Amino acid sequence: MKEIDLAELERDFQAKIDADIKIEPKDWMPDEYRKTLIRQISQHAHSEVVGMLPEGNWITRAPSLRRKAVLLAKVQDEAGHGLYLYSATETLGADREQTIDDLHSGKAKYSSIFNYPTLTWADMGAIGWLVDGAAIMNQVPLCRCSYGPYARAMVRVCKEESFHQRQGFEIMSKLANGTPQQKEMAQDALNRFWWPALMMFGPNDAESKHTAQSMKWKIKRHTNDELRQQFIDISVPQAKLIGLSIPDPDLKFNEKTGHYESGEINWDEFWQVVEGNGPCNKDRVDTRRRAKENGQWVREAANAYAEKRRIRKKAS
Ligand code: BYC
Repeated sequence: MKEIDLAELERDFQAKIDADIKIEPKDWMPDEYRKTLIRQISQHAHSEVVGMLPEGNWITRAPSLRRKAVLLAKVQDEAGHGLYLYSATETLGADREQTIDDLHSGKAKYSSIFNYPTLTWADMGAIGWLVDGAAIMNQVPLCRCSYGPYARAMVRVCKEESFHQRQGFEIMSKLANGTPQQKEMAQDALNRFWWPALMMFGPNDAESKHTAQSMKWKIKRHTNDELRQQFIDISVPQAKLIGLSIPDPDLKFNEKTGHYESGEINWDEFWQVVEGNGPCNKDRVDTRRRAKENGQWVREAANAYAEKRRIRKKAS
């Protein structure tokens, strides 16, 4: 393609974005836009699927039948989110199997939060309240993402995440108002999940290499720090409401700005976890890899059955 044509295509593309017109799979888009979306959406899909593991560990140990049914439904929802998102990457020309293989080889990233262990039942509360809460904060603006299939997938995902967040907060509030041991368990879960939940929003704005371009393309609508701040401002009063303390001695409310000011995040820990050295990275990826290997015969049987039906249909 002549350089002049490319410049014109790029101008038209950016004009559409500026006018809030969605980009659809068959529309022309710059290679870098496509690559950025495949990167972000596939990481997001992996996060949903790996995110099933820490909670899946507690399905057999839920304290009542009601809690078990709710947790089971929640974990199943996360699998559904993974499926919509893998499908969205396919609309951009990505190969689903290759994407999944990249997760299994350790090449692809997924959210750092899922590399922390779930040690007690209260962790189910902390994950629903904080992890799904952070996910909503990050994903509601993605419903207005410039790429149509991703934006539309996010609408349903956010509705489900909102239910997940409430079930987590309900678990936490019940424990926090229960026996002293239950309250201690809830506080301990908050202590362990607070900082990793803040890290979910990604590196601070000065260190975020993709934010500026992603905002120009309206893939992202807010910076990492903006969303993190919104999350802190909403979550601190919620913790107070149920009588738990945020594990940050430097946290204070700034009357002038109307925002909470947080202590320093341990970025060294964040990068260690992102680079594969968190407490559960190896276990999470090994578990996903084993699941694929163990499910091989099911996929083969399903494909053979589909093939048999196809041949029968052709013959009749
Ligand atoms: N963990 O330039 P930046 C869920 C990477 S699922 C690991 O700011 P960007 C749920 C980043 O990928 C929650 N890596 O990047 C599921 C980049 O590396 P590469 C998942 C992280 O893309 C089950 C580098 O750091 N949500 O909620 O502009 C149960 C530089 O970062 C992390 C999504 O995926 C991290 N926390 O912004 C319950 C939402 N943060 O790719 C709940 C969609 C950053 O250059 N994703 N990195 O090698 C996004 O909104 C954006 O991708 C991010 C990062 C805000 C995460």
